[in-house]
Amino acid sequence: DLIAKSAPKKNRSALPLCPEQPSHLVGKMNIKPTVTLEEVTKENNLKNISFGGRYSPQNCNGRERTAIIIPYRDRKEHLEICVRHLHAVLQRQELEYGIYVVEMALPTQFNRGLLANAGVRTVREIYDYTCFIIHDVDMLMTDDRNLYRCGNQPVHFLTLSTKHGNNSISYADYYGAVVGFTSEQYQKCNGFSNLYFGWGGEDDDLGIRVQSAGMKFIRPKKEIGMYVALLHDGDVSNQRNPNRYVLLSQAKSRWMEEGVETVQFQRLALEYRKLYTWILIRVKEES
Ligand code: BGN
Repeated sequence: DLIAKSAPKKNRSALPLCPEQPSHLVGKMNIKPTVTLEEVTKENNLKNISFGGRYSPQNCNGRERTAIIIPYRDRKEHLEICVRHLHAVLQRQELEYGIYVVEMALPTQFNRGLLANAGVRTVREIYDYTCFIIHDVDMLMTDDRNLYRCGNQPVHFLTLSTKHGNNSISYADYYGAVVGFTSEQYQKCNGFSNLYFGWGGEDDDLGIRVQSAGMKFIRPKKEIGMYVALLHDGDVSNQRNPNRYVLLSQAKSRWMEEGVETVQFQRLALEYRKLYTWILIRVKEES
């Protein structure tokens, strides 16, 4: 088996809990969509990260053990920027965390929901995380008061982004880019749908699942949930899915039957890299 399950941190009980309000936050950060890897690297301290992209505060126990799951394909530059930015922010937030990059083997079309499900399933086997955050590779939080912790409801961490104009997200039921679930919450809505290959709709489907399962997304304060979207030239490798309207219209009657519990995949590789754990999967036909 590829997975080396790690035991819970030994001295967990010996240390006090980290403060409810982390004391080293900087608040609003000045990041532009054109930010370069050099700029992100300069201001970050990557010293205390253990192999596979894991971190645990030195002097206290993180209030949350957060797994960041990044569905990924073909965005190497963005991945480096995103991961380095995350390490810097999450350390200031005094979380215990790990970063997991989940990729699917070619030639299967990109499927963000399926990758999220496969990521959650895998990460659950690695460590007892308390919070799972599904994170787009091209989105950077711009205010570190946007704490990557879970809540008593699923969290949509984004309230504004450079992609969506200045005053609001595109629509009230938009749940794209960055969402967070406890293990129980993710199970309760059966995760994402596995059926959305290509671009679009899987996040709207997730919104329907959360609502159908009797939950409601919460968001941080508007000024805190601002994200910068890294610039790239279109989704050439990820074309719009023409089936998304039909799939979405059936979401309500389908969510219990397929999702995180039924996702069919094979793990081809799992590597503990310096700044993140890389998981390569192959989709099995049935999903
Ligand atoms: C929506 C997409 C979302 C995407 C946002 C970005 C669909 C389903 C058919 C209505 N939804 O239109 O997936 O995140 O745009 O703003 O395409």
